[in-house]
Amino acid sequence: MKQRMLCAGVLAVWLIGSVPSLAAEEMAAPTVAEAREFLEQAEERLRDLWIISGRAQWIASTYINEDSQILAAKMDEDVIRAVIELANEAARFDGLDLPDDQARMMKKLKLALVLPAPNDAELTAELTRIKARMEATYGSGKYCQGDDCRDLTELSRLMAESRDPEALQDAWSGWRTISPVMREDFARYVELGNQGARELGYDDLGNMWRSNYDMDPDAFAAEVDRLWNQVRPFYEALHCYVRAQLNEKYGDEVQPASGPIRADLLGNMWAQEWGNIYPLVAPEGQGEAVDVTALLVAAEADERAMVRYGEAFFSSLGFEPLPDSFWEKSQFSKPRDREVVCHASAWSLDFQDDLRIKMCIQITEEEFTTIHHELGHNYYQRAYNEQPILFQDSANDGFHEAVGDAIALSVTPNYLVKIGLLDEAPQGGSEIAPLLKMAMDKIAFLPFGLLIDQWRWKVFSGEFGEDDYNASWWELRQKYQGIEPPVARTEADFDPGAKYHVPANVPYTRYFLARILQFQFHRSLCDAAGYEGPLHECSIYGSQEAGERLHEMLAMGSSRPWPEALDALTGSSEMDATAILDYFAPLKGWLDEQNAGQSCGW
Ligand code: X8Z
Ligand code: ZN
Repeated sequence: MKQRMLCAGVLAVWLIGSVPSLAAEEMAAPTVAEAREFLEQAEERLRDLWIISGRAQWIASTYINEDSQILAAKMDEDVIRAVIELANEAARFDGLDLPDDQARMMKKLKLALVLPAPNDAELTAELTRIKARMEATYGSGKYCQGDDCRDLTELSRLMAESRDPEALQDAWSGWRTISPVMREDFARYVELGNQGARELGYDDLGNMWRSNYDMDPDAFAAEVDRLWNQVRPFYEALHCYVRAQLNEKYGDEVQPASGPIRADLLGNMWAQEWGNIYPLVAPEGQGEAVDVTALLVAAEADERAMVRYGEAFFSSLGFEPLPDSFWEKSQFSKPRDREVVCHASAWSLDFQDDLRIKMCIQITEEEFTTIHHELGHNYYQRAYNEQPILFQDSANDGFHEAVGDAIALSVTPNYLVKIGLLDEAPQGGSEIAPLLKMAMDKIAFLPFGLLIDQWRWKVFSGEFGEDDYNASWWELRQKYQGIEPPVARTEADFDPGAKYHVPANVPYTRYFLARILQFQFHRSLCDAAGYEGPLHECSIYGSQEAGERLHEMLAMGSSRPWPEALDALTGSSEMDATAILDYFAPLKGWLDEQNAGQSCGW
């Protein structure tokens, strides 16, 4: 409260200062110097508000209770109001010929909210409370049968490990009992978020999200389609092969040989990555994929040790070690005595060095990759911390999601030998097995990464209405992923709400872009490291040259349009799927051979 009063005070002084000459100023065009001053003050005000609301959000996610939700929503409200006020103020400078960086900061100011609210105190408060409630509902969600309750971590483990179709179906539909209560909140959130976006000059909230890519929002949507079409044949080949293997394993009753794949058979609660069922599809005599989970368990690595491996990788590239506060303040394990949001995230609490991750780490290969993913966020945040606050972001949101993943692509058998987790890399065998295992995560994810926002964009535009939320969701799940629910769904369900980013209002196209970008980054970093050989065997571990190239791009933040940042690292200004296709090229030929004579598709 004190903070807010202080900030309102700062603004008042500035406004009062302008009052005596207001009439004259209305006549006179604003100057570049005034624009600079406005931006400096906006930065200062936003920095304070973002820091305090970030801390409230941290508490709300690590201690879910009614009080923490109220405080987080309240702080959120202050941020939203301040940004809207500033964005409206900024309109004063429209039409003024500003230097590039200032013009860009004005634009970033208008786009600073992922969730804008109507310019009305009550409606803003309503929206922030809805958002906090949806996220808390998700974070504390449990599937209960009598007194026996299981949370997402437990249910996810079952999805990964069980091969019993009945148990899988039960866990799958059980998790989806947490989300119907969100449906009404979600519909209201769509309404209020849209109104907020319209008041800022966008067609709807989806249009606002698509406007943050340094290009026309429609052109961006077309760009996403173009990338998807580049990789779609590969996904269809993988789908075809995996369906045949599941049919062989489970029989026609459970998984027919044609049509969509049953969504609960793919080893993941949302069928978004399939690496957990790699053993079910592993080919004979095609080489060997390393089981990193087994190595971590054998090395008796605990949660912190896993994070230390990630940090050591970045150190080997020349990045400074993480500060002590990271190790003191991060949440690595799920606390026993309270509810927390377990969905992994990375935080910069003070725009300087108070970096943290928040996870409920399991000792698995999947989580080892996620740790690298999260650390990628933290090292990015630190690299751009000297930029003005409005440029303290990634070049586009796909870049933020791609950095840690690109590093994790360097977790190769040879690297694992170097750090002492593996005795000897598999020798001389075929590369098909390791590539297939990787594709089960990387290629399988692509349509999922795409469809979440294809759905939300249409919800925001009104094309998918409230009466149709679940049916339209499954229409897209089938269209893009070729999967179907294991049990009938109706509009009494709200399956989109059972995926974190929907209740938490996190745009998702970023992850689709990141899947493409991370292979572009990897290819260029391998070049910088002087590597020659197949892309999937490259590890940039220990390369200062690669580290410098990466750091150069990260330090730019969002100060320049993303094509320039991409060019700085890769020498190309286009997002392009040829790197991911090159990486997996030998696998595509092999899959096509396996699929010969089959009728693929669904
Ligand atoms: O949400 C995440 C990260 C945090 S930004 C753990 N990811 C997406 C997901 O889990 O759905 C990473 C991959 C996709
Ligand atoms: Zn992320």
